[in-house]
Amino acid sequence: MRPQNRRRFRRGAAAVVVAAALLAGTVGLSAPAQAADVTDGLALWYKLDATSGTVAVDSSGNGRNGTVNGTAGWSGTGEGLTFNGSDTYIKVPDNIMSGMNSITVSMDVQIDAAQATPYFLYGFGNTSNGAGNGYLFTTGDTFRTAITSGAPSTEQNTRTSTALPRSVWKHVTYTQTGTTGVLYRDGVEVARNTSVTLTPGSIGSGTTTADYIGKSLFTNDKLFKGKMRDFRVYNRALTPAEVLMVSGNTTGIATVTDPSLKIAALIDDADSRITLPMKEGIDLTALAPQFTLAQGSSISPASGTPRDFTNPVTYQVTGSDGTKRTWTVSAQIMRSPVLPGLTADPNIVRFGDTYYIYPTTDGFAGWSGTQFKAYSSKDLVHWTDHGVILDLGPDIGWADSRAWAPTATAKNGKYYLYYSADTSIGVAVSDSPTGPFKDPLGKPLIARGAYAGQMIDPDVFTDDDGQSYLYFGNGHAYVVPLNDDMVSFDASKVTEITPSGYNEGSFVIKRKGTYYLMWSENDTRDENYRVAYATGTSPTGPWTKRGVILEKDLSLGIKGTGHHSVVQVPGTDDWYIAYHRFAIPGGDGTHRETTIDKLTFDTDGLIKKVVPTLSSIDPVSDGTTLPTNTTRSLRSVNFPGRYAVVRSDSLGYLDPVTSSSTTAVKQSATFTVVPGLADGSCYSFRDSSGRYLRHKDFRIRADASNGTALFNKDATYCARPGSATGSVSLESYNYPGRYIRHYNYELRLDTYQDNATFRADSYFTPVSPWA
Ligand code: FUB
Repeated sequence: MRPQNRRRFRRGAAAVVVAAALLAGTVGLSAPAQAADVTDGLALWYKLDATSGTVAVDSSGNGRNGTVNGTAGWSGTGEGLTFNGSDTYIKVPDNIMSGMNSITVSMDVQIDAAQATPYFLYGFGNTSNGAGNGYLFTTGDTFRTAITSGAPSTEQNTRTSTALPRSVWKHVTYTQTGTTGVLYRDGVEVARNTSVTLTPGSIGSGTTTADYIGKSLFTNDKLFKGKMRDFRVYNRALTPAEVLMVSGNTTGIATVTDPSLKIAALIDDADSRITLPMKEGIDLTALAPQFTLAQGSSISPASGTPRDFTNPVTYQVTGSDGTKRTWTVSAQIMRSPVLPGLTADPNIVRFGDTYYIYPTTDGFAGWSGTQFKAYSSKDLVHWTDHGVILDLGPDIGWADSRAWAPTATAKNGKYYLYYSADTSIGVAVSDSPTGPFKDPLGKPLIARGAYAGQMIDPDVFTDDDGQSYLYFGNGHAYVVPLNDDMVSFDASKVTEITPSGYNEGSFVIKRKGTYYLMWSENDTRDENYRVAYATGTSPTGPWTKRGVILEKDLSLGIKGTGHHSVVQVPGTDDWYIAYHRFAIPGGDGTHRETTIDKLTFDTDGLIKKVVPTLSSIDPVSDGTTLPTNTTRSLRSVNFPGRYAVVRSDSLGYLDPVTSSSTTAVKQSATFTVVPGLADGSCYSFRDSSGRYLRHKDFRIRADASNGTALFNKDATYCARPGSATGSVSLESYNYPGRYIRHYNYELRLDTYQDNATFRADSYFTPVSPWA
């Protein structure tokens, strides 16, 4: 049931609606007892349930009746007061916030589809010469609350990046206490600002004469058009449980707490789903999250009950009004972002046996960063920070700011870094991928204004014949072949290739003879920033647009996914996409973070839609080099100094033990041979949670020859020739007369079955104590 429907059963209105519905035979609910309302601290309460007149009656007991100006569209049917958008507003008595160190403002609101902007739902403060001069207000476009002691330039915002939906009832609450402002929609937190320095009572030193509902403090703004009811002001910040209660969302969940959460739980009230993004190394089989509910509501299983979150867990919330709702709660390990801090526009590239990311250093107003850094990794998961590799101030003579969107490539034994600086494109050269990089030109490679659009976002693609191409542009996309020196080009060969929807962030790859031109659409400050692509028959086109391959997933709090790059694992058809998104939580178009997910192709060579995740990827190996020591993959025992000791960590992954055999830890997982697999062939194994033991491209089996696999002898590896079904738990290496033999590389548990096959041909080296 949607919140706007639930609210029909609230308090006073509840009795009327339920009684009417029972008469009509449409509702099976018996009228439940209503929980007590939240009245402690009420400073003003306009139910707006009158049928006529110009008085907004204050039911708080404080006598703060308001005056309805203009056309008073009373409904008398529980639909509140209609504001016509041209002359209706309520004047609240002066000084409504006087003496308040904390505040809650809450209301039911239905914004008309024709609402003009900008507008305030309410505004309390003062107006000087037609402009707001110290005020607190909330607007729906975009949905935010701001407090300021003066002009808009000093507003302290608690903001979302989206508009409040129109033509439906929504419950809006803003609470502020101490330095924290919280904005709620339908009783669920949607924005938080922990740096608020003004108290409501400090506005106008307590004197406020422009206190309105449905009217802005700026005379040129628009009046509110829509309906409003149950408008409340408290002189304190309601608790999350109280906010849920007042919102009428009696089966909502306000917050989830668990000491192992990496970030706040993601609560999707509309779909009754919650995602718990957990820290790495957490045991998902015994989480005991605590839930904050509306006053008088209960949850089953009870808050704090340990549950196995290997798979989603369902909970039932019963509201104080008897309403029931089933919630689905999932937990996942959040390994993203992959780089520390705020970064954007990641350019991922492989040089030799190492992956590198060259990002924009983010977190500056107006993208005014000045330094480029480099990060390296052997497995795409563990990244090393190599520090600043190019600093505009000391290193570049022609630009000092807006260091954006670098891209690196190697040629002629040198490394080239192309970058945007003050909206021109420069190039720098180094003997090392981690710098230091030097400016060989002393001027931009492509100066601002050279072509239409901004000269930013370079990308270099080198074709199989060794010819390198430079792609660039914002608003317009260009390509030009680079000369062999990599720091010059023939300007007559610059070609515009702007695809429809293009904004910026060109990136080109080639796979099986097809060229893929990818780019970012929309503004990087827009949560709808996304990646689209086209295919072509040459590095310069012609291009056929194929569609969007990466975009936001609001259920996971993932927004603004774009300015990406792609890397292939050598010798494989495994591809990964690095991209930025709004930092989670609280990020925006200048506070972004870098993550990596898988990029896959269908059988026709078209790119499948990328699934943006919070978990990011597992460590990657190309089969030729071992990754850095990792807690996520099992490596061959015959790698010098390492022992393939199987154990289960809290995730159910199988960890390597690298130093000495004495550090072996028993693995505890018990696997089941997947039905249907024949004796002597490959086997698949599942654990009790249904996850498959995966081993990339390799197999394990019982074999008569003693390869002496080196798993912990108490490990419950299974290989059961003659009976390919049923749960088994056997010694790891000596099925009678046979030996479990194991080839090298990655073992993991996964919900996916592919590659969950194991074969003989192991070449483990015997190591005590199991030899
Ligand atoms: O990071 C600064 C700018 O934002 C980049 O150049 C654009 O692609 C956008 O991501």
